[in-house]
Amino acid sequence: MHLLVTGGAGFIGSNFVHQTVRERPDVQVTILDALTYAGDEASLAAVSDRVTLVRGDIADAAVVDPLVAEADVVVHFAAESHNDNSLTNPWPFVQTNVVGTYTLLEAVRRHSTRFHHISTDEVYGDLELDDPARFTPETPYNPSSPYSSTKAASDLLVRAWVRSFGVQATISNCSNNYGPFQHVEKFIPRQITNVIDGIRPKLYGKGENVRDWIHVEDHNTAVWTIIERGRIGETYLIGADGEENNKNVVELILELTGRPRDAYDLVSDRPGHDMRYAIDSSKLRTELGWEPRYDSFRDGLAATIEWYQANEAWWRPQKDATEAKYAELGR
Ligand code: NAD
Ligand code: TDX
Repeated sequence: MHLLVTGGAGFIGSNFVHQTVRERPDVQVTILDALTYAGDEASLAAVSDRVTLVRGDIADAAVVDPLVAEADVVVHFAAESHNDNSLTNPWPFVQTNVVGTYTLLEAVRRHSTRFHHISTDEVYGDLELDDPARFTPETPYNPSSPYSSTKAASDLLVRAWVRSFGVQATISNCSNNYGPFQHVEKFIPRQITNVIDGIRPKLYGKGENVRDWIHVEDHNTAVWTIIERGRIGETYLIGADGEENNKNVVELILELTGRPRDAYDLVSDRPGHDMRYAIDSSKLRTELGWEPRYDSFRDGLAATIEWYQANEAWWRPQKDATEAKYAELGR
């Protein structure tokens, strides 16, 4: 099988490439990645002799078309992915997430290529803290931010290309991922690297917002399950029953690094900040037989902390520029 992975130099995409090379030696992997501030060739160093990396933009049809022509399956991770950036400058989100996905869809339509679209639970908006509900594939779309609205738009394009043009596509909407190679702008790596640097972790608002954490390895085994056994045109929600509020996560990072559990600061809130996400992944589990392997958030987080402690050379070059952006926002 020849696989084209978009966004394969980013957090989830690079972990997907590592897992694929490790577990599926028969798969030939080509990566298309623009290497934006969020993409890093160093994330692929361990597999560089096993994969082909093409630097290019998913919105550039002249780059995309010949790569899709050679592929049996396209797995589409590439996106602008950070909510805070989307509030400062939404345009790259429209361009990459919407126009980029459109460009890929036109190419897979032309070449009749199997397509798997990676998306987020944020397309469903948010839930109240005391709401017993969780997101299901039937939950109406109600995105809050420029990031989540452009991801929602991309999902709807995929659905329309399936129905109108018979494109062979599946969609997955996953909850918050954590693990190695995640950019230090994101919540968990930002706080781990802050603690390493002697900076107090920073919680938005009151720290009450809830995210449904899943280890990136579990996300990626689910993606492979859907590629192999998913029904065309279907949407699968990926989650591992990992609801935690942000305050608990910061306290756990402080505890696991031997700091006092209250050594953090509350900072100004993110505008429009979604309160809670929660995934019901029973369709994926019962229909396709997928199960997460990481059953302890505490253990997964401890391993992630160790990874950042051991891999400072990977994250250090991103850290100052990221904190400078946050300083401008007062967060
Ligand atoms: P990331 O920001 O770490 O990586 C994105 C990658 O896409 C980078 O390597 C970047 O260089 C590349 N890219 C950006 N614009 C591009 C363009 N125009 N052309 C080619 N490549 C481009 O993101 P991530 O956290 O790994 O997220 C990957 C996907 O998973 C995204 O589609 C995101 O919406 C989705 N997702 C993420 C999470 C999460 O918790 N991080 C959860 C659910 C879904
Ligand atoms: O310093 C911080 N302090 C803080 O309290 C940062 C960076 C974040 N937060 C809060 C905001 C959120 O409630 O932590 C939570 C997680 O924040 P992010 O890591 O920015 O993730 P989120 O906005 O939840 O979106 C993530 O999950 C869904 C990914 O970035 C998206 O790409 C994915 O679709």
